Amino acid sequence: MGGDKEKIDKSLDPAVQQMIAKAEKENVATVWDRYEAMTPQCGFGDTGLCCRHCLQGPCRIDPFGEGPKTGICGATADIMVARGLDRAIAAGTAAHSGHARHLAHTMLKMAKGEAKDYSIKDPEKLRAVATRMDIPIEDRSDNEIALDLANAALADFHEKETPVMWATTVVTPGRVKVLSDLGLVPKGIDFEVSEIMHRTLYGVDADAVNLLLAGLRCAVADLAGCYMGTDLSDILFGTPSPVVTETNMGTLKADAVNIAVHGHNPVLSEVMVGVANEMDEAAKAAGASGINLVGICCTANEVMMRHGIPACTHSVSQEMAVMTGALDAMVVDYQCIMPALVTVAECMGTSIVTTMDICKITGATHVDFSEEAASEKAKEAIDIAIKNFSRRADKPVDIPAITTPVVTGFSVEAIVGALTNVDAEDPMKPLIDNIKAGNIRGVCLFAGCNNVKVTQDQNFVVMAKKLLKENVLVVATGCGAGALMRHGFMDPANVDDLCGDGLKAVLTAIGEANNLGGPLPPVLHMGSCVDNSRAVALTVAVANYLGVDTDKLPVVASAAEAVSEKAVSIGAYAVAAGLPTHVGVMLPVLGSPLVTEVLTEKVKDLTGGYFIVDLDPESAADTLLAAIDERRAGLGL
Ligand code: NFS
Ligand code: SF4
Repeated sequence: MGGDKEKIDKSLDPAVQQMIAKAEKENVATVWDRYEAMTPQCGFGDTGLCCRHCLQGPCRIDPFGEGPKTGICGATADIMVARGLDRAIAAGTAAHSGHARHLAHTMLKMAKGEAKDYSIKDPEKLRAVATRMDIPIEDRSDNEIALDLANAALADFHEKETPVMWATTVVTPGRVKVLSDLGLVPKGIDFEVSEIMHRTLYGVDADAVNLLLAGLRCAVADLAGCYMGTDLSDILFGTPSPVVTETNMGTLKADAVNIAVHGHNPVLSEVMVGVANEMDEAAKAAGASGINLVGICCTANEVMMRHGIPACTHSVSQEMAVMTGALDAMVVDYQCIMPALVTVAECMGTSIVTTMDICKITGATHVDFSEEAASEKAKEAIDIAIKNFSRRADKPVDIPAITTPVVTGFSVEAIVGALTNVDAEDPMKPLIDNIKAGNIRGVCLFAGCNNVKVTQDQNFVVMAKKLLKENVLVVATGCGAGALMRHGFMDPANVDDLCGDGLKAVLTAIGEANNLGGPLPPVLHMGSCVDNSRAVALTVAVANYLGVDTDKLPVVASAAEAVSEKAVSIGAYAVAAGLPTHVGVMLPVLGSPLVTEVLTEKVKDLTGGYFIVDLDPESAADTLLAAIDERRAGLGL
């Protein structure tokens, strides 16, 4: 299996190919089948030229033909496209910051003694973040500081006298000025989301540029939400440090109770990790070898970064994990969870367990998770899996025998820690020196999802290969990290094959200084999608060291196979931060030449960043390299 052209067109991952073949044989519809049934997709929607923002609609504008040039209210193509993009940014912002707000509530409950399953795992980071937020730390207990920090986090959501602290304190001083001058400093995270909903309402903002600027401000609020999510997670669950593990479906075990945690927020998955350990005996009593916990999507990134829990699969192939028939339960929280899972799970005898009030799925079993009863609820979910195991115990399973080694856990703290072993006095110096010397030509962040419109992983793999050979330091988050890890990019053994000589030397020197017995992996895994904040933090640290703003650095980003509106909002904040930002699928903006021009060119004069939309990974990599070189030249390198 795996040689079939059609399956290769769907996914580059041989494990996924095997499961697609199984699904075909067993007549189980997958995301690829549903995509095919959906094509050709609507050209109006594809170009952003349909509007349902009022009950006179739907309206659509024909970009080519003789049809109407405006909606019924007179909204032009420019207005429709800009409004649509803004709403996507607002949705992404709401999701990331909803995740962060959830963590703030968890921290608040913990500090008040109402959530006994949680504690402060990284008091040092608690103090560092509190200091950044102007919260006193001298002679105060962890709990006192955490209480203030949780309240400061919640305060960032609404409009108040000070702007969003998690935005203004995490970028360079120069960037604060740029954003202030452009009116792009968010007043409150929820405020910005709400304002986007207001101004995109029927008959409000009808100026495309004004709309796009508001979208950028909302995107800066998204950065704040992501950054807050990472900060609070690290404080509550520990800041990641390097750990060795593995990925892909071969990490499922036929004789174990297999449980996948899927979704995003470590509020749930962290407790699952702890309780799963405690319930190993119960699993053995049911005839299993134990409990085998794996992750899917960003939750996989969270528990992999902190505990080395293997990642099963990511994004577009989530159904394929169920297709193995080996999953006893998939326990989900929210975001990126395909409703179709329930249908596939029914065929395969897997229990889909939802846990969050905002994310129930018809046909799934709901366990009402709360921080107050976290371990009890986790136990309930794991019990469901153990019971399921007893039922499926003699049924055959199809686990693709494919695993790939992964070295993960590269938080900024871990990277600085590793650099400290190279230069204890001045840890950033070796990194900067190597950038100056050209051993590191630039940095590229790969982020975002796998999109059914792209052969799974192909854009990531093609682009990362090219950039690594050109000595670009590659960091990755989200399902982009998932793609790269499943193809060996986080296995230090592949440094020789994948990296250019300069980069190879740097990765080896850092590895040796840290007694790793080899180099760092070719691609550094920085975590989940909210952890794009870590990439921002690294970029800001480099910029501050050099005394320049982030838009001057040879740093670029790519969401090569983006899906979610969250990827749109992240892309927009990367642009607001001054980065050339590639998107490898079509954004629904082509219906407006004006909006397209603003996003890909004009915005450069404002923030220094801009979008590059290119569906061809080869030329996209070339464009990113050119952007890196342009910036090197600008720095006189
Ligand atoms: Ni990011 Fe994570 Fe994956 Fe895409 Fe979804 S899991 S938050 S949106 S699909 S990368
Ligand atoms: Fe049509 Fe205007 Fe209503 Fe949109 S807001 S549906 S363009 S009338």
